[in-house]
Order: sequence, then structure tokens, then C-alpha cells
Amino acid sequence: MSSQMYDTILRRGKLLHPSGSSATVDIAIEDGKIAAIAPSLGQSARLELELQGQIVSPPFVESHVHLDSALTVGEPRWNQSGTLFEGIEIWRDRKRDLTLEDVKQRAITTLKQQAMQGVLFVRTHADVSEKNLIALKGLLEVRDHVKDWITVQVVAFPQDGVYGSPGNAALLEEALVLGADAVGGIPHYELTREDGVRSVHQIFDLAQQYNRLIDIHCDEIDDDQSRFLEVVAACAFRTGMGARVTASHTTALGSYNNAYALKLMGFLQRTSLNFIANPLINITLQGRTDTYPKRRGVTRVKELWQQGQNVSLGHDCIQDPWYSLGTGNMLDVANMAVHVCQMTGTAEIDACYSMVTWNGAKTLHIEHQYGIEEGKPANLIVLNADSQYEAIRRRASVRYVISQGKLLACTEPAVSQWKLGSGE
Ligand code: 17E
Ligand code: FE2
Repeated sequence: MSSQMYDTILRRGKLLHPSGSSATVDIAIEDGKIAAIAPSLGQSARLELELQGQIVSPPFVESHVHLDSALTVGEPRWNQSGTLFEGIEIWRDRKRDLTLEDVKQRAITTLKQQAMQGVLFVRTHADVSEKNLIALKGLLEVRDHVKDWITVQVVAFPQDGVYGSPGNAALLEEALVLGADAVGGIPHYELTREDGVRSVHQIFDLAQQYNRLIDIHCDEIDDDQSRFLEVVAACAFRTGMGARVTASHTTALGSYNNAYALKLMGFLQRTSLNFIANPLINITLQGRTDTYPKRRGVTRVKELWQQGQNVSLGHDCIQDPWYSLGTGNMLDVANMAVHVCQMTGTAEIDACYSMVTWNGAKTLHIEHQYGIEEGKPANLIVLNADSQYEAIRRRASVRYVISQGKLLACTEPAVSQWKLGSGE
């Protein structure tokens, strides 16, 4: 038996595989990397954690969140109608007061909340329709500041439209020059349908010119005539950029008539587009103009998943003008997806777990650094649960978060005691 001493060994963890299978193993960590995975490791380590069959999973991936607006709920006022559009107006007022310090402090507080709950990869949107680009500059600084414990990607997101004001298109390009990882857009909120189509073409041109990813807020509206996803799909298809492109929200796809949706789904299948649904937010933002029956306002998650499209899930908001709740817990998101998207079959529940882990990693193009394999960076979490189903059902706490080989956070699961009659 070797006398080698590792930094850390996790003993008897149930290691999850993307296929849904699992195996009970010991995992050794050395120099920030996964050094060994075996049914039983004879060596010892400076830190040994006994897991007793609890799940070891790659970290949660938050593939869609707006960190620039996080923790601003009620500033300067509460969203009383609950609509996307009132949220945009409240944010327009709040963003006049942004400072670098304000953005950075709220973003870092939020990232710590997320990381303590097992999120180690985050794609955030930064509003770039604001003339000093404070939100973007703040989040780019944060990306660098936190990089030793969490990986952040920043999307340049023109909240008020690429053509909503004369300077916005130039600001979007400047954001790429400054180093944004991805180009965003909001075609359904451009002043006209023509502007919406033009904005999608402009986004693809910029992404190709600057070699960036694309993540577009696309058709986040209940209007069954909002049809920019077909434009995004056509551009993805023609440019061959498919897998580098993400369509976020796409809630109108849930409202399209089935004849159109059937045709469109076939087109989508010819692309390798990624989709992100945000069930916590869109179940509350959408359907606001409906009486009854009232739509769910969420994209066709189950059908996209069934036809093999890469779908991930985002939290979208944490206490901001669009959503006053939110804790950063990705199991809340997966749990809500099970309900809203009716993903209640056993394989479907496991799929919802994949949508907050592996699928998110695919969307973010971080697969080379993601996953629990010998030689990869030691990023992993231990859940107080023995299956994906139990993790989602109980929104299990994350006992250990290990980032780049270091123990970042621990959570003691709450313990309840039955007291009635305990004296007998
Ligand atoms: N902005 C937007 O256009 N849509 C959203 N869901 C949020 C911000 C949160
Ligand atoms: Fe969003």
C-alpha cells in the first residue's frame, strides 16, 4: 500500500454520472486536482471526509442570472404589477444611481450566497444600455476578483434594446472591447419587429467579429406572434455557430400554436442551439395579461429535452425588480421546473438535475474544466441526499463545497427532533 499523503480524501461518496448512474467511491484531491478515484483508497489525507453514501456531484451551474440588479428589491420601489415591463422601468430608475462599488458589493455578496449552496459556475448578464457601462465594468472586475473560487462569465445585455436609444449599439460593441464573454440581446423589446430582426443579425456579426459566445433574451413574452427564435435559429444554422449560441427564456414558444411550433421544433433540431429556461421567474412574470385559463409562460422544456436539445435552467433573479424572492439555491430552480414543466417522470426528474449541472456546463462551454474525473480541477459538492430525486424533493443542503481543491463552505443539515411523548 502506498504511503502517499493526499490533501483531501472523500470516502464512500456516491459519485453521479451524467447518464444518471452512480458508483460508491473514494475520491482523492491533490494540488487542486482530482488525483484518484477508486472503490477504496488505502492512502490517507490531511483532510478526510466520510460521506456514508451521500451524493458527490459536480457543482451547480447557474447559467442565467442578473447579478447587476441582484439585491435591489424595493429600490426605488416594489414591482406591483409583477410584469417584466414594470421591472424594466424600475430598473431604469435604479440604474441611474449605480456605482462600481454598489455593483461589486451586491454581486460578490450574491456569489458567496450561491457558492455556499454549491454553485461554482455562473453566467451573469450585465446591462449595457446605460451610458457609463458601470454594471458591465463592475461585473468584469468581479469576474477577476472571485476567480480563485468561482468562475463567472459576463454577457453584454442591452436591456433597453440595441436600437432602443441612439447610443446603445455602440455601447454593446464597447462592452465586447472591454472583455464581455458573450453578446446578448432582447429582440422582442426592440421598437419594431424589423429592429428585432436587425438586432439578431447585429449580435451574430459582433459575435463573429470578436469571437464571443451568444446568449439572447429571446421572446420573453406571452405574445404568440413574437417569433425571433426562428431568426436566431436561422442565423445559428447559417453561421454554423449553433453550439455557441443560447436562446434564453423563449417563453413565447409555450404560447405558439402547435402547427407553427411543430415546424419550428424541427428547425431547432437542425441547430445545436442551447436553451435556458427560468421557471421561478417566468411562472411569476408571464400570464399577467391572462384571465383564466392562465398560461404558465414557460418554454417547452420537456419537448426540447425529448428531442435532444441542450436545456439548462437559471435562477434569473435574486431579489430584484423582477423577482422579490430567490436565494441562489439551484435545487429551488430544479424543483420548480419539475412542477411547471411537468417533468415528474423518474428520468424527467433526473433530467432537471442535469439541467442545473452538466447541461449548464455545456451551455457555458466549460466542459474541459467541469466534471469529476482524474486530472480535472477538483470542483465538486456533497449533498445531504442519496439520489437526484431526493436532492430535488427535499432541496437537500450542500454539506461540502470544494472549489479548485479547497474546502470553500460547509453546511450542517438542519436536525428536527420529535418531542411529544419523548419522556416515556
Ligand atoms: N430583464 C429581462 O429582460 N428579463 C428578465 N427576466 C430579467 C431582466 C430578470
Ligand atoms: Fe434574464
